Amino acid sequence: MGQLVNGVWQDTWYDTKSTGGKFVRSTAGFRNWITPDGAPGPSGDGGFAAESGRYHLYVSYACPWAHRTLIFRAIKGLEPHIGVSVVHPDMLSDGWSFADDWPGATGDPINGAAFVRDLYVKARPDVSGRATVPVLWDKARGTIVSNESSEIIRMFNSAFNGLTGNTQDFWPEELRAEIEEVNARIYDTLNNGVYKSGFATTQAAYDEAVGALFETMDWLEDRLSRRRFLVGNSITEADWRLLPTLLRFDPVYHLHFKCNRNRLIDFPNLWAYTRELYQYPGVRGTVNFDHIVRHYHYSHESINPHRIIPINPVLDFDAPHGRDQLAA
Ligand SMILES: N[C@@H](CCC(=O)N[C@@H](CS)C(=O)NCC(=O)O)C(=O)O
Repeated sequence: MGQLVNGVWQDTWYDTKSTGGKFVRSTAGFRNWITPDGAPGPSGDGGFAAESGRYHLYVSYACPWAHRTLIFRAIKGLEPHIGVSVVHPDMLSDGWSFADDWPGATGDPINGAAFVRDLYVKARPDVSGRATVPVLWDKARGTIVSNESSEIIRMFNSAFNGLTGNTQDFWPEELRAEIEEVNARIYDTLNNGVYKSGFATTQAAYDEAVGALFETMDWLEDRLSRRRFLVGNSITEADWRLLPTLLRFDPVYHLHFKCNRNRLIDFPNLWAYTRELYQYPGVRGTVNFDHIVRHYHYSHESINPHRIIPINPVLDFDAPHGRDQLAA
């Protein structure tokens, strides 16, 4: 694993020395938006109009941020319009690779890249920063539209509605303020909190992260005992952003990232809620536990130096969730 500095790859693990043992996630560098007519979005340049077959999504099945974009691609009917390439689950000194010698890893038929970093250099030869997934690629202009999952899912939520006819809105105007509030807490303490816990290199940094993480799990358990979904009375973006973290909780975060005060299955409401979202049409096909379990345990040498893949519990995500009884 490493990062690009002026277009050149440097193999370095995360620097936690300058931050008192804390893992600090860097911000994404490509922030353009696809819009129905190519008008500029909230940031970046215009010229990225919604067109069938023009865009391509590069993901890892293991990565929770990439997972959100796969979920939106599925539930918004975008699979016929936006292609996908899947990296190999092992992320080693060259970063994410397009080796295809693993079931489900596709290689890169679009750009013929060997590594995800090659896409970044192709898009911007002097690029600096981490070569992360997801990457939303524009085949017409040969560049990266966006590498920020929270913005890619908002494009997918509405930009292609004219093409797909799917007008379901997971980011409804009247709920935006509350969704943002819930997202902020879940992002900081849970989506990113598991990483802050797992990548901490001091006891204090770990204690702070894992404490906040389980406070949020308790808060969610209570909230979901009274309501079916996080905000409003139907599924919103806030639910879809939470799901990838919950799916990975018991197989990965509990052991590998030391998030072990409780398991997900110890929270009855949160566990049933996870099953309901997993069973939503189209979602199951975006989940690949083989890549998830392999990636984390094999790639993070500083956490698991012998690269032993644990046996793990078998969880029945298809068990009835019973949440239809609950007032929405
Ligand atoms: N802000 C990004 C974060 C994406 C991200 O951190 N992806 C991880 C995989 S889970 C990655 O590619 N890491 C490689 C690295 O940090 O070098 C987003 O949400 O899209």
